[in-house]
Amino acid sequence: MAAAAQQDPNVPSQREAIELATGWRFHFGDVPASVTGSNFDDSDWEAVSVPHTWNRVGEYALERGPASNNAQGVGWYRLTLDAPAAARGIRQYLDFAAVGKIAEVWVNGQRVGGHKGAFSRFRLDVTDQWRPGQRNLVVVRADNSKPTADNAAGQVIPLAGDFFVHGGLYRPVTLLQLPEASIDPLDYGGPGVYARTAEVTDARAVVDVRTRLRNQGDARDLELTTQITDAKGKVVARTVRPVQLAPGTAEVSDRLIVERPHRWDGRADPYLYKVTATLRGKGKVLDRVTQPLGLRTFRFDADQGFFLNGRHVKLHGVSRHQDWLGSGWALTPEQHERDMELIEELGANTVRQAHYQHADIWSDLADEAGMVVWAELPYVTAPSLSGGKGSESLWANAEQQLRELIRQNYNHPSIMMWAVGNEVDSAKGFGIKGDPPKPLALLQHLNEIAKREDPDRPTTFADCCEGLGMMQTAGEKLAGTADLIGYNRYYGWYYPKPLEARAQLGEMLDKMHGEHPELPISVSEYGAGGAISQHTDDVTGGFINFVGRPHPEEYEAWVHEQSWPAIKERDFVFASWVWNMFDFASDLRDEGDAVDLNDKGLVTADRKVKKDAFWYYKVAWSDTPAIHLAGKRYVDRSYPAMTVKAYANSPKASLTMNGRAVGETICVDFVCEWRNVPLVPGPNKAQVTTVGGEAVLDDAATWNGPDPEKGVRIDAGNLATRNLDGQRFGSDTFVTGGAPMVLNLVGFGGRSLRPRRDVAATRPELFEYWRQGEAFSYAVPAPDGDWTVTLYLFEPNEEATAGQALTVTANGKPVIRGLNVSKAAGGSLKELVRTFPVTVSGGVLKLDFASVGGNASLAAVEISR
Ligand code: GCB
Repeated sequence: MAAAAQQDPNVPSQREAIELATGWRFHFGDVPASVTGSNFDDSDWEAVSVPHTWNRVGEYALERGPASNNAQGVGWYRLTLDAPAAARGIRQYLDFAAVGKIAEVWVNGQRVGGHKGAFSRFRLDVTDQWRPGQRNLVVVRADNSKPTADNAAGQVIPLAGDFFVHGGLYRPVTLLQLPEASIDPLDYGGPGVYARTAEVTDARAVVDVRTRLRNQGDARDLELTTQITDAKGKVVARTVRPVQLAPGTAEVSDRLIVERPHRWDGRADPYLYKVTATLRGKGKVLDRVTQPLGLRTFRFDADQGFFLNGRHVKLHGVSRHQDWLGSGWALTPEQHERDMELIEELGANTVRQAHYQHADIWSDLADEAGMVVWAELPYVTAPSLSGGKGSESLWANAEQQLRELIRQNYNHPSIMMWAVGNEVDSAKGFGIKGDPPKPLALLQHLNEIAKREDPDRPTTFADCCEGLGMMQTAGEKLAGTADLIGYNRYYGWYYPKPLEARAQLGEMLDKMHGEHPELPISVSEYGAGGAISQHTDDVTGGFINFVGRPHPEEYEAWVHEQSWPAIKERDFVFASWVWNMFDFASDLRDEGDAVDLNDKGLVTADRKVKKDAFWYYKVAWSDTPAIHLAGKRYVDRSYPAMTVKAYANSPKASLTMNGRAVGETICVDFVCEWRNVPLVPGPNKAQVTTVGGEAVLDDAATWNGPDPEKGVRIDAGNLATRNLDGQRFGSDTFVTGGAPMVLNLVGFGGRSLRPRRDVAATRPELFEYWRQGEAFSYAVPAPDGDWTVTLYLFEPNEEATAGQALTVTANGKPVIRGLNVSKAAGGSLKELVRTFPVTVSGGVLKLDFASVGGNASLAAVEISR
């Protein structure tokens, strides 16, 4: 009877976990040496609860919250607590789920250890310093200093990257109490119980469970029970064995058979078992650890892609960083849950945990949601800040973080690949000095460690940016180092000829597949910036300022509309991950409508706004009929006509505007478009309906048309609309020929890449972008009648332009003949305003620009009564 009762998982074990969430004091910056002792007075320190970070990085320019705090350095935490009494022999451990980025810990004035790495759990045995039943003092030093070639952080991965490394106790801290003989808590922070699915057929699953034990007392006779329970809690397999445990550690392996297993089958059916190891001694339950177990098979094929339980599944999903606006990395369980809910709503079936180990709860949520997960080591960018292959201590640190990643996450069925690096061939862009980096040796080393730690899961890494100047290595080829590969490729964004994104992505994938026919290939990153307060009338019209402003929301969506079809039609691409699900903290950046945020999210960093690109995927990845009107946030329109776009997964859709039918259109690759739909001044109600299929679905939007009598204005060369002195300039559109140009190209952080130039003009902003070419023409919708046209011209070229002669015709009639702009303006970079009358009939004003001996350069056009 006693034995039966002990099998009951409700009989408590001697393991106690007490979360140390409240009562902490915090101070950022220098402190006296006495800080670790009990006489130190911390009463004027800030009272905080844990999880906590001192950083608050990122803000949206239009909706300013509290100012950004991107302070990097040392933060101190002190906790005075009255500890529970403990029976003799009970061991005390401090469990830190993660500390950003380097931790040192003192208990009752004595240093008990530390940890290097911002993402993994670590535990310290503090029994010798702990005073059960009395007052105890815990002091933690957390250091998130920016890595340099000669500080401690410079020997701990990551050394650089496009994300902010938050400082502090940003995941829970727990006091863990265990008996002398227990399941081992000190195995690289892992659970001590590791279940490996050796075989799964319809008839049975074979599960090998390794349990690591630790005995800090005398040798003793114990009993280990290992059991698997199904989702209802019914025991479906069990082994019981005696264990003679000597002092020290030991490992015990058991084989369990589950008859007719219910598979973990991705999003379709993420069925979970549990595996529990229970250690008993002298009739007592000493310790018990329960871990998730999902029974599945999977494989990656270089030609056919990914197979789960023998069935082909096209993996499509997103990358996720672990910060929220305002909370940084110190997330609540509810915030993690909200993130997974949004990813599920999007229709993703895979998540990339970028660029580091994510919280346990996040992987639990992935198990429960049925996501296939790419888990990642933060070996991001080059292995050294001064070139070369990286120091011994950096290698040791990377190896340690990799073992932690794998042991701590080993039991998550959702995780199906270990990534050992991201863009380790990148260098110049992150300011690496000295010799070109040699990232290959460390990548190979880590790959071997991963294979040894876990022979069952393939390894992978994300490759950077062939053809982009900011990347530089000593010429090492990385492809083929790991079992799988992901390509980070931003066609439509960082690459030349952005409007050719779709073809470029397809060609790159075909080329890589051809070059590496044995290598399963994925797209580990693709995307574009998207600012919800910036809009465009024409994604093809303006200059794409990829690390600057603007980043119109519609352009981001367009890049995804171009990219997904290229991925979808290639079976050999086993997976793709949008970069990124959420806007995230990166103080390298100052772009779009945000400060210190990378704005490539499908959803904003506060999780409040789903951008157009979110809706595109929600429709494209939906198994059920769906339709959504795009461009809803661009309410006040610039022109008397617009292109209406809807996303639908039906073949056709139809549009009504203000109750009148505009017509039916064919939806190609989930995009349905109606061009040049006239808008009346004031509100215009659009309604879109699916055509065909069984259910009729619809969506509606209201757009305010401008009053054309008040003028039509185009900011030539600009991708986004702009308000100037109460006037609206629409983005560049209605144009053929020429090319959009920018005056001041900015790099990361808003820094100008060339010496800043300004045009001497009444409104210099209008000259930030322009259209340039030997010939280009506009066909601008405008009501019939008499108008005045104003052209804002200038000569951007500071070299000799003596022979340049510009001719402009309006509706075929010459209005400017053989004008030397620079001469007339009194030099280059000076505005030249030309005005002339025109009469419009047929609702369109045609303006043709032609130039000999140099380009025509048009900054803006204004048509007014
Ligand atoms: C990349 C990096 C990622 C960046 C991203 C971007 O290739 O892997 O960390 O955030 O590009 O947005 O440029």
